[in-house]
Amino acid sequence: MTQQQILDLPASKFAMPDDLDEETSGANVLGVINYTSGATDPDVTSGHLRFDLHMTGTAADGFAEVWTTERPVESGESGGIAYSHDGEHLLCAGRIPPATSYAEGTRAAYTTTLELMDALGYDNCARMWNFVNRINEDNAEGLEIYRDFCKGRAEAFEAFNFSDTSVPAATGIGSLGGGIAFYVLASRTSSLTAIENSKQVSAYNYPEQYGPRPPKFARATYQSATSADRTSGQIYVAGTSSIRGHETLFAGDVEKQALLALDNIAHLIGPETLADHGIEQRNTLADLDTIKVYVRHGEDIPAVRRICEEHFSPDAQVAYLNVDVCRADLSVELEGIIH
Ligand code: 3EB
Repeated sequence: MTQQQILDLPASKFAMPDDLDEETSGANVLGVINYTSGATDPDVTSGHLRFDLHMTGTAADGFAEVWTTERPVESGESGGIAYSHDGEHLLCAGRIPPATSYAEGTRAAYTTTLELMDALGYDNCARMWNFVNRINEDNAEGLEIYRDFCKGRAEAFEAFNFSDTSVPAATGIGSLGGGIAFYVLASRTSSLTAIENSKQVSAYNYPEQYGPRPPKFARATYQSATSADRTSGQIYVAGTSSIRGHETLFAGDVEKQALLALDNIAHLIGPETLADHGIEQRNTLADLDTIKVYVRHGEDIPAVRRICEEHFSPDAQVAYLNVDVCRADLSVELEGIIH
């Protein structure tokens, strides 16, 4: 990592709850996202964004994702969205309370967020995370809640004229409670390039069989301080699963699904794909860090962990979470960041 990168791009790492004070003391903290045993509304605590996601059965199994920056941080709350920013980066979060249908609430909360980004001057949307309780259950109208969420998200992005190449890398995953929780990382001047995977149909082009409006996200986002920098950027890899073309493969076989998801990421960050997007960086799965592995059935975690350990760096931070995945036939999804 170059000094330039340390100064210009936001950094995240995972901390155990007991180490949080130590990890944040003396640092400029943009936000602390707690993957823990209950949900809260996002707020500003100790001068930064703080948000609890209901992603683990017990608090002891939880961890904190800590976002830091080199610059001084300012924070606030507006229209239910809590945020922190440093002049170059914005981290903001919102929550749609449990409801019988979500499209309208999602559209409204996303709209408030996109308006806030605009008002604060952070128009480049790099990465979004969405945590959807009861993701595979039907809403009051019989539409699967994930598809209901996708509808509201598509409407909001459309209203803001987001093109296919300006949607962020994202995660859309199950959670254990709290309605729909989301957070966003945006930037003011840094350069973003949306990356797609030639082995997968772009999510925003999925056919209608997967829902009335497609999931609007990029497979990855390359972020660099300047658009000229094509060699030392940061790559946010979106949630990735066992999908080829637009179809789920290996339903019911979690190990094969994990291997295909890893193959998708390897191809996404490999030389061929990056070169297609004008990026000269060379990366492999061993460069991924702050990895989250979402596993539908808790009993599958040891097998998935074994496979992951064969592919990731022993120095990578990897968290395993037992939650549902957005398609009923998917058992595992992975995401990470190349710093
Ligand atoms: C997929 O590739 C698997 O709806 O934001 C991955 C990443 C998935 C993000 C989202 C969904 C989302 O379609 C699911």
